[in-house]
Amino acid sequence: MQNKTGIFKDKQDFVEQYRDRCKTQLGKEFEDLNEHERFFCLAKLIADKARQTGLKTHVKGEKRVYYFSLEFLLGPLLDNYLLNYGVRDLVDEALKDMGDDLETLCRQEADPGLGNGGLGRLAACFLDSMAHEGIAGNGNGMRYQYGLFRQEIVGGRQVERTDDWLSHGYPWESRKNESAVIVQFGGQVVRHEDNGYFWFTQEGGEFVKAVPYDVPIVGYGAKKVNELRLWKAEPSKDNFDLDAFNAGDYTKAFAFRANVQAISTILYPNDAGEHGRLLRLKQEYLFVSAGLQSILRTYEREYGADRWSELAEHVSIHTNDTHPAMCGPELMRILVDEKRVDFDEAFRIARATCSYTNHTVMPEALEKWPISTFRNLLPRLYMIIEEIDRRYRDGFPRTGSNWSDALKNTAILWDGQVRMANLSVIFSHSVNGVSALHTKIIEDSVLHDFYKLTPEKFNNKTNGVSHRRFLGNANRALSGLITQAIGDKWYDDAMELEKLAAFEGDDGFLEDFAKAKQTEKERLARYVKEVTGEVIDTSTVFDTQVKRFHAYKRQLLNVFKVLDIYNRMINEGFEPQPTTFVFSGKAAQSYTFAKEVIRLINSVADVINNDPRVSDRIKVVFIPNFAVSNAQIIYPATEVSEQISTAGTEASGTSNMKFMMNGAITLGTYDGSNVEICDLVGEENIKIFGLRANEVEAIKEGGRYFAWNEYNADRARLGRVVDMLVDGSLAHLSGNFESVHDELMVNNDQYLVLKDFHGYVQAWEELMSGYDNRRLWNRMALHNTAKAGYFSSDRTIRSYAEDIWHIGK
Ligand code: 4GP
Repeated sequence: MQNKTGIFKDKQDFVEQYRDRCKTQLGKEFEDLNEHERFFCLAKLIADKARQTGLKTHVKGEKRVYYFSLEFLLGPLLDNYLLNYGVRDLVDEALKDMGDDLETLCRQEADPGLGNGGLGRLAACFLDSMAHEGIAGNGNGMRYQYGLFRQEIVGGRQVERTDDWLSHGYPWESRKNESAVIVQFGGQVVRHEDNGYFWFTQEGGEFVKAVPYDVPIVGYGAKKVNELRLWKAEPSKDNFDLDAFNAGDYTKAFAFRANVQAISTILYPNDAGEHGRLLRLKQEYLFVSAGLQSILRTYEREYGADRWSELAEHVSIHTNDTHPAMCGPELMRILVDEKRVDFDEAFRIARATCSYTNHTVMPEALEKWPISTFRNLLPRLYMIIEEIDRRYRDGFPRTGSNWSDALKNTAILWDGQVRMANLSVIFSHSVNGVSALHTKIIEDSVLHDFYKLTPEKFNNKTNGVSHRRFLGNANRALSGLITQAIGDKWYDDAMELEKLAAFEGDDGFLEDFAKAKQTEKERLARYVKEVTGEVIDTSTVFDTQVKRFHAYKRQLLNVFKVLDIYNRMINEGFEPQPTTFVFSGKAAQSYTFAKEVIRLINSVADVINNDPRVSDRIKVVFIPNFAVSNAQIIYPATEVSEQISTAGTEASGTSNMKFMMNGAITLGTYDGSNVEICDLVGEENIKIFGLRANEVEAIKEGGRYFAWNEYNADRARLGRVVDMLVDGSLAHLSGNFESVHDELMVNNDQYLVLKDFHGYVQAWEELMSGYDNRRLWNRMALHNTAKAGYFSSDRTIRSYAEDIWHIGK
């Protein structure tokens, strides 16, 4: 799509507007600006265009979706918006004429780390796809002052540094003072009565001002520009203790301000028990309450103050995991206490409006709050929840032999805790998982008792990713080739990629496909050199695992494979396919095991890369600070995509889709969306290994797994690798790995690393043995790209829109 949106008539028009913008924005000529300033002015120019398009494409009376998420991992926007406006080539060329370079300017953009990983990035892909699909779908989240930490590797260890992403200003956002709202914490609930109608207010407590910052979301083709609304907590003027200030006690005078500002200061990591902090509960309530207040204000303006019963026909509130679980009760609070809607009717409206997606089966990620904490902070909300819980228990069907267990599993309040997953299900009309296998697992086990009660609520929505960003923007070499071959409609409709299948037998095309891969490998090699100093050989296979570090994702299994290859090279003269093993990802700050695995990878890299007996064949690199921006360099360059979680643990995975799109072959377990990738590409175009989810369950349930048995059965290879963790072989850089060893051999290897080891190494070797038949390999790779259209988030969003939000198209 070349310049059909007409935001610039031609190159000259762009140059004039851009030069003009430089002068009005910063009071200087283009030539006098530094790189960052030139980026800033360009982004500002596009942001203004986006806001204008937003006004133009706003349709009165259409149904609005609000996607509530504590995380939005947007990534840099400039290049993506130029693509979506169809002016990327035009701007690129115009900048060249001006002696500048688009890529250099794009690199100036901060990559806001407002998310941990998959869940946050999915939210960003969904925003892109909602805008593309012409849905009025807005995001609602938090504007954290600091994103997830910036990761540095020092002496092999992860070191966390503050991510001060706002330090140079964020050109995309606009602050809306006039839309600020007040969010209340603590205080006492006071009952009121009027003509037999009861309602409640919360008196006293803390009043926090929530100020929205709006970021425009430009859909491809600019059919729609939506908004992502991010909330910042600020003290209101009442929070300043003037007496204390006048008395010279500045600490006291400012104390409350600091407490308030803390609410939107940082994003919590989502692993290792970081849930459960009071500040986190405040964050959750702040963005829920502020978001709903502003949504209802808009609704009232548009539909009047007496049409609350129709709310669900005009508004959908989607909750991304349990973090926004308070949407249901908060909606009820506003309706009952402020709009005087009857309690039962308010509950009906809340349920009809809200829906919920579960993203993980990890028990430690299911949020729970102590009742005492919850009640003190949110007394009125707690009353509502308690009443809904009481009614739920009252109405619970007392049939069947184990109804009391089912009630115990599904009630909101139990054991002194507020259980947010149960709250989410009870307040939603739809509950979905994110891949076919994951949905089955939540139906059969995680939320099984709910499923038995209301099977009609449950549905699957297999994840998708923005193919425009992760193929179109990320992989210039391949996307250019694709467009040459099948035209550019695939940006609009990813299923067009299927047309590439016609080229699977075309030798010339396959060679061009391989050349595009080579170009991207060289780009990654340059990046690796720049950030690590390491030189990697682009004629080796690039085998990559990038994602958050977590025991269930089993980066450790990958390390075991690398160590086994290394040992066999030294001891048996084994000659593996020359390979560069690439790792990247962050571990939550307090997740010791995951951080130790990062240290392990760097130690293994230190040993292997410095051992001349092997280093011309294999190499290990750890790319620091995994983020959307460097992910866009890593996916296009990869040839083998490592998706090796223990079956039944990875809800979906989305890097598997991004790699596949870019023509990497998946080496994976039958887990999450790997299952669906396998169905689509066929078993001959993917490499699956290891236990299936039901086998994992059976082994665990039967208590039949003993890590030591695995060790004893193969002391020579597996045993050797396990021993290396503690025998000093890897200790040179920063010491041994006792805790990793204990996790496997004392805690009995919860994620079955030892069990899947042989299957995995064998699968890798089999896959690699096919690499030298380049024609066949390229054909497999192309087939993966051709089949990737299904995994566009456009498809996912269409099915949310139809089945959950009931938006007719
Ligand atoms: C992730 C899941 O781990 C991943 O499998 C899935 O693809 C992704 O959500 C999007 O659905 N979960 C999280 C989290 O990121 O914080 O729970």
